[in-house]
Amino acid sequence: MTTKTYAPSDAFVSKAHADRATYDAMYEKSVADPESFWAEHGRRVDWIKPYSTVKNTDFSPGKVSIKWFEDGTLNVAANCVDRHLETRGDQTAIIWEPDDPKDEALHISYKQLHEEVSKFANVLKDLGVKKGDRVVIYLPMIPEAAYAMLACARIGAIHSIVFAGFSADALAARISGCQAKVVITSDGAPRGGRVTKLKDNVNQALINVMHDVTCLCVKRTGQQVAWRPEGDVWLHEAAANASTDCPAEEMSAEDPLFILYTSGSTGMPKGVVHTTGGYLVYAAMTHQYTFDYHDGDVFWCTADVGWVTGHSYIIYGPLANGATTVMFEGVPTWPDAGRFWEVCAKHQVNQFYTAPTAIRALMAHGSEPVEKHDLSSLKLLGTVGEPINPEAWNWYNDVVGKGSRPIVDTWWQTETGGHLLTPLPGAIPTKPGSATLPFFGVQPVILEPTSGEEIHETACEGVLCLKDSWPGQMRTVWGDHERFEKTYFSDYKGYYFSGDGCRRDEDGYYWITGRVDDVINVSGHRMGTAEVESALVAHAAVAEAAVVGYPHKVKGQGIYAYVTLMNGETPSDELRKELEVWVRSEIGPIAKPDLIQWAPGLPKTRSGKIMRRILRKIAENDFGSLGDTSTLADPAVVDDLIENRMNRD
Ligand code: 6R9
Repeated sequence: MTTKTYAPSDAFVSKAHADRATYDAMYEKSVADPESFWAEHGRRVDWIKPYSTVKNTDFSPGKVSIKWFEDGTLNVAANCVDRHLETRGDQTAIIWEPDDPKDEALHISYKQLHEEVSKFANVLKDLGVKKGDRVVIYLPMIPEAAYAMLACARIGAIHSIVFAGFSADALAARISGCQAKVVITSDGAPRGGRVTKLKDNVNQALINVMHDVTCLCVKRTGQQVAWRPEGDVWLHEAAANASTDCPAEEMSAEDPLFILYTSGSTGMPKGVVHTTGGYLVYAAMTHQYTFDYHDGDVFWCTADVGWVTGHSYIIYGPLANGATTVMFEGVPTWPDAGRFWEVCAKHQVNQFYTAPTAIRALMAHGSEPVEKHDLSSLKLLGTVGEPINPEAWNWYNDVVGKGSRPIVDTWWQTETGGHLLTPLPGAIPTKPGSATLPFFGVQPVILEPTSGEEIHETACEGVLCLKDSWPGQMRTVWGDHERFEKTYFSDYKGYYFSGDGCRRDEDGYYWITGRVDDVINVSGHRMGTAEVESALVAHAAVAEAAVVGYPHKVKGQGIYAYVTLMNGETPSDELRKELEVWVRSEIGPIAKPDLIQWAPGLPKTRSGKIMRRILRKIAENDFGSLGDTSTLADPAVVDDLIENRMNRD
């Protein structure tokens, strides 16, 4: 197979932080002697008490433990804000672009950021929040989301952001899961011209939370909200007299910074825990090198802060580097499909980072909305979240990048804190669809899925694991270290297992082939099929449900649900609608099934296990190759499913 490669221009290379020789030398050092490599690069952030040990990590079964810079102390907010005051106090830290382009954008300087974060931190303290306490953040993409995160970091509280698109039930589970003392929300969340009633969702969530929770509410829209008789506080009232002086707490490198819930193949989403020192070093270093960020550049990551991408590449990485970072409240297609490009032109964005699903959605509108805007400020483009198909890559490259900007396809996960596989733009020629090579200190290996043997041939395919730790790695699952070991370190002993399949080509480039577990990737959002199934069976009419992914032109994967109804229930379009609404309210709009097929029965083995392989094939409209069905208890079930399949593309 020949794939075209795209090398960066000489002009780009000459200004880049790393050319090929630099990448090779640094990578070589980072894996030959991680201790001294990270001892040196750990100093890119300011430590209150410098570390004397660097790496103390163990992937062995039963005693998985990951610690970096463990005897050092620092504060993340001081690193992201205070340390820039002297050198760049008046520089814009955050450009906030509101949902409605008719409203004014905000330019928040580092000085202002310092005041806002300090005030916010004092408000949290007044509400009784102390070091180690958990605070849930359920906010739209407004500056207060950044203030809230940094305020928590400033006083040593652990934040857990819940994406504002999640339902009241999902929010309740996450508030209870970490026993949060405070939940921060807003009256409403404008997005794409529509408003979600966030405070109402919080009220509904708190009915199902057993412990006392204070709700701190930001006024964003000014709409009417229902106020609980006790425990509700307006931020603007609480902050009116709050001091702008709040000393930053001295945190140990291994104190938790945040929890972020993410889907796995089984059970409820797990609380991924990231800590203070290693995470910050890694987020900052990847931000600088992967995006070739230089002082004075304007960086825009279009993710939401509710996802890890927003944590690492809207807030912590860029601000630790003293960058100007864009925070966008809206959506790519409202008021029209030119919005991204309008914002790029308006704020003279230099690096633009988005998801393949957004690229595909915009590609469907053709090149005209792009060409209307002056994109000459762009120096680099990035993607994240799912494999990018070559068509979308080429459109991004040709139409947006005018064929002259490097594209960085960054593979990483909530669990990894920052990029693991990515081209460094001045060093690595790219191939459309490949995340190319490892970042410094990252040692990817491909294992034979069943034997777990490491494959040493360059060209091969298998499951993707990591041989050793990197500073941004998650440390544990909140409250359940056993689940951490079981999920990531038990299938392949001695390795971190990513859950992704991967091919390595003859040049040693990595190509992610997608999840090998029951996790699906819908518009770049991770979802456990088990979560959607349990939402479906919670409906009174549903006896059994099986959920799989299928190829979807815009979303990458769509959600395909096979539903067996209770005896006496009749399939109907109304019931189908009702189930869609039901899943939206149980999890959130992103989990709404795209296709629901009524299944009189599901294909099961004689021991009662649902054969998902078969369900996947039917959902993919690829039933010619169902493989061995002889172990099925009732092979006739399959014929019915094929006959009534919903996807005929
Ligand atoms: C950062 C983020 C992680 C999963 C991951 C993989 C998929 C992410 C990708 C990619 C191919 C890329 N993924 N980036 N697949 N190429 N560049 O997305 O974190 O939400 O935890 O999802 O997303 O399957 O395992 P998260």
